[in-house]
Amino acid sequence: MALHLYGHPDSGHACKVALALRLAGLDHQVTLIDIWAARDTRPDAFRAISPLGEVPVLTLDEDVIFQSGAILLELGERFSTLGMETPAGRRRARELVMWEGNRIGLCLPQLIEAHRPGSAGLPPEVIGWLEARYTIDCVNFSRLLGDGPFFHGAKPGVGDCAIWGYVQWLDKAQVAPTQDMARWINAMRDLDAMTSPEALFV
Ligand SMILES: N[C@@H](CCC(=O)N[C@@H](CS)C(=O)NCC(=O)O)C(=O)O
Repeated sequence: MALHLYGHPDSGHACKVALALRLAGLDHQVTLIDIWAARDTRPDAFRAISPLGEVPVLTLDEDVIFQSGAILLELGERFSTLGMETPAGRRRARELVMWEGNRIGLCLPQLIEAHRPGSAGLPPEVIGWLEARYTIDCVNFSRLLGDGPFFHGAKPGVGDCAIWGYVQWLDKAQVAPTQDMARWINAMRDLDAMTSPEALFV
């Protein structure tokens, strides 16, 4: 099966998928889409298949999948990998992907963008709201991680890839990691498959 990922290293959503492909050892092609360029300058092949004009998009032969969480779940199910080998593992993956998308994957990208040099920023009350959400997310991060090195237990899975997407850039969001986050970030950075966002898209 031919897998082709369209993404960019500044997109945590795209990084989630690229990391999952590496962790699962799935051969794939990559096309870098410049997310900072005008949409009508992006390659025709990407514009033709991307339903919302956003990255990531993954093609599996003729199938086109968008939305990072949906792509992660598709990979886990189709290839029976990344913690999705059993019914309990598949349920866990869905729970973690939904939590990430609705919670920590909401506040962190907004904070990162607000603090990006050259960004229009956000009003202080919005920053305050996002940081307050992050405080709650930190508590729930620990609850979900438990004692395991990874969210799926002894080995990282789909949920770890989802959560990595933006937790890798806490410094850019100008928020501090908790002890549990620091422990998990170190475990993720130690993985053989781990590499820089830039190296994921060459
Ligand atoms: N909910 C989507 C978010 C996708 C998204 O926001 N992509 C951004 C990069 S992080 C993008 O393509 N931005 C460029 C644009 O919209 O032109 C997912 O999980 O994949």
